[in-house]
Amino acid sequence: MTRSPASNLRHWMLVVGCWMFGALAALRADDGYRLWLRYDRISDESARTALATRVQAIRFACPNANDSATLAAARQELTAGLHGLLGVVPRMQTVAATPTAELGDEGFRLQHDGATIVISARRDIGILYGAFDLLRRIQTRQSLDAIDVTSVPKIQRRLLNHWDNLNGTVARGYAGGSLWNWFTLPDHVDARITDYARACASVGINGAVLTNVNANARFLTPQMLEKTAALATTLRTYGIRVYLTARFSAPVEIGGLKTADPLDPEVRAWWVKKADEIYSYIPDFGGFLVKANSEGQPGPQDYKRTHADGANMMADALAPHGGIVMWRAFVYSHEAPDDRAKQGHQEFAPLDGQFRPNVVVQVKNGPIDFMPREPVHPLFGAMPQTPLGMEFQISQEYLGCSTQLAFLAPLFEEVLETDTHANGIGTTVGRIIDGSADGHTLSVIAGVANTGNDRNWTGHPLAQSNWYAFGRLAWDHTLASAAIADEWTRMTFGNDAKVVAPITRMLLESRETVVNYSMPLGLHHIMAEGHHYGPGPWVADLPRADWTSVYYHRATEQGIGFDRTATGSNALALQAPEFAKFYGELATCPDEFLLWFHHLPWDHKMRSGRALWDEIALHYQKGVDSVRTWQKTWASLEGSIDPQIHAHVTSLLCIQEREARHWRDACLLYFQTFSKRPLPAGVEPPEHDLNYYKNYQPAYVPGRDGA
Ligand code: GCW
Repeated sequence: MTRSPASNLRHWMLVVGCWMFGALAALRADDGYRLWLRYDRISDESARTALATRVQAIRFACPNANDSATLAAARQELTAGLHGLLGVVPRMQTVAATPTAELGDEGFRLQHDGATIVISARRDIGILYGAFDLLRRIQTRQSLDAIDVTSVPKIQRRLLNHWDNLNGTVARGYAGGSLWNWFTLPDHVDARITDYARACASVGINGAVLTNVNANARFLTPQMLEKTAALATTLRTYGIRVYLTARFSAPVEIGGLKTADPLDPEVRAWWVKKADEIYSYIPDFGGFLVKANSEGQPGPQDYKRTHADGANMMADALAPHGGIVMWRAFVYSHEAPDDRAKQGHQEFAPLDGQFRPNVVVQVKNGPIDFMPREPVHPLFGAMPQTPLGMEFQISQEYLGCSTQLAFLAPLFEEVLETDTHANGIGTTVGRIIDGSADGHTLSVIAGVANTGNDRNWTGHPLAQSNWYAFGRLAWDHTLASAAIADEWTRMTFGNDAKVVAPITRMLLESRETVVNYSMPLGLHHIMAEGHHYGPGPWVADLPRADWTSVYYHRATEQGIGFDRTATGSNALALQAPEFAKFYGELATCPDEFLLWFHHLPWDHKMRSGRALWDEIALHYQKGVDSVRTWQKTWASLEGSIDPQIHAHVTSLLCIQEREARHWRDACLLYFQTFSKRPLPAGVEPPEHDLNYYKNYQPAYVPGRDGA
């Protein structure tokens, strides 16, 4: 058949079009949506075959062999994962068996029986966790030949705290808007919620507080509870319970009462009824997270009652349903002129023993506020009769928001393994929060989520590692951050050593790098006011002294730093004597915490032999230098990493290098007005004068609190 010239042209256009479409699809960039759950085919054939021979079949062994949505999810994940990675579709069966009690409600055991992998658990969620564990092993190319592992979480409630507002914004959120589509709920549950749940379950996160701690009482109305219940249904399949923040004044705002006094019988009855109502919508509702009498939020002290009165009132309402109250210790009084680092302790330590058994006091890792480095909060070890929950911040409010690489596992690890010496040697923060130090069964660890509706979930593609790391440490707080970095990198970018080694190196250096170029040697809270992005060591005139920077760095012509020893605020006296001695004496206090605990002259001789001023300056420079090294490292990975992600990180590293210089120059120029010393050799001169930095305003920083 001969074609007319026109149809010939059409034919060729179609052929070329198809070819181009195919080529483009093959080249189509990865946008990071799949997170670390990428199940791309293992290209190394011998590795693939070795793994595939071990997973010809999968057996789930659990007491109740009836099918459930959770078991179906496990099957679905394994089917997609094993087919993707290995090209196999194993036979799967569920058999009735009763694994040992040590596995608890969520643990699992992974073994092999010839070519069959056996996942045993006492509940279906353990099977799902086991399925994800198996996939992780395959993704990271671990041999399954002699596999026999048992894994049980050390902490009972492993939660993300979403600071999401009803209007779709996220407080201190840098990855787009809220994931919760309140407008179209309950009719439409976004498919993305299932992927969120898969990601959480893959690292063992089992709860989500959906709403901002600066709470909106409307979330407790039937209209919103119906929407929340729809989310809860999707999350439940993946073992995730829903929690809400409770606004203390809700009885007045949505209940029509005249007071929210926690000892008022009508108020108490209102909360009891409210709890009953919530559980009628969400039978496995986890409980409330409460920010009270903190930064303007209402609370029991408005009625001259204590935090224990407030927490217990809510706890009593939730107790019949098995719910808990997580009452935040992030409290610092409006009037107290005392060191803010002491105030949480002053408010809460005297209340030890007064809380109901279903109350957890949730404490931020450090006594100020999620700084790049803080010593551990003095409440850890000071309330043995009360379960203390950990609150980390995964979103990087003070570590460059989502524009800068700061892998947080080293920060989490540093905190969790710090010995408080509360009951003698070995009372680490990890053991306090997992309950083992003081014999508590209720235990909580929370991370303020860095997720949003950006296509890649976390804004910075490499910030996905922080969601991952939080979950892994929440499951087992003794894991090493290097191991977590290695796992995440392999799962996300593949197992090529030429990619894994440089990326893990960057990850592991990154938190210290941010410390170096922003708040080195124990400096803290010297960021820009309000949005908290970038430097602001000059911030002085605010309604409260402890919101300013000068309050914290205390720079004068004589020296710099906050004296928290006996000659200063004596905050160290709140801690165990061994702890206080270690940080309180210059001979032992690590350089990393020096200016947190000590005020020192500019010429103070450091361990390095240099004067303090020179040391500060060189730390700032070192931070800048590290980012420049990463830029080179990252450039060398071009072609080995998906082009879209590669390009995205390249531009973010460019921002980070600029921000690191900005921090260095602004802080050194400002502190130089006190030290009156020249920059030491090796430190680049600043680009602009101090006024430039003082007047600089970033165009728009997201995440300011919303409604
Ligand atoms: O880190 C600070 C933030 C506030 C936040 C507060 C808190 C949600 O700047 O935005 O409020 O802590 O933890 O309550």
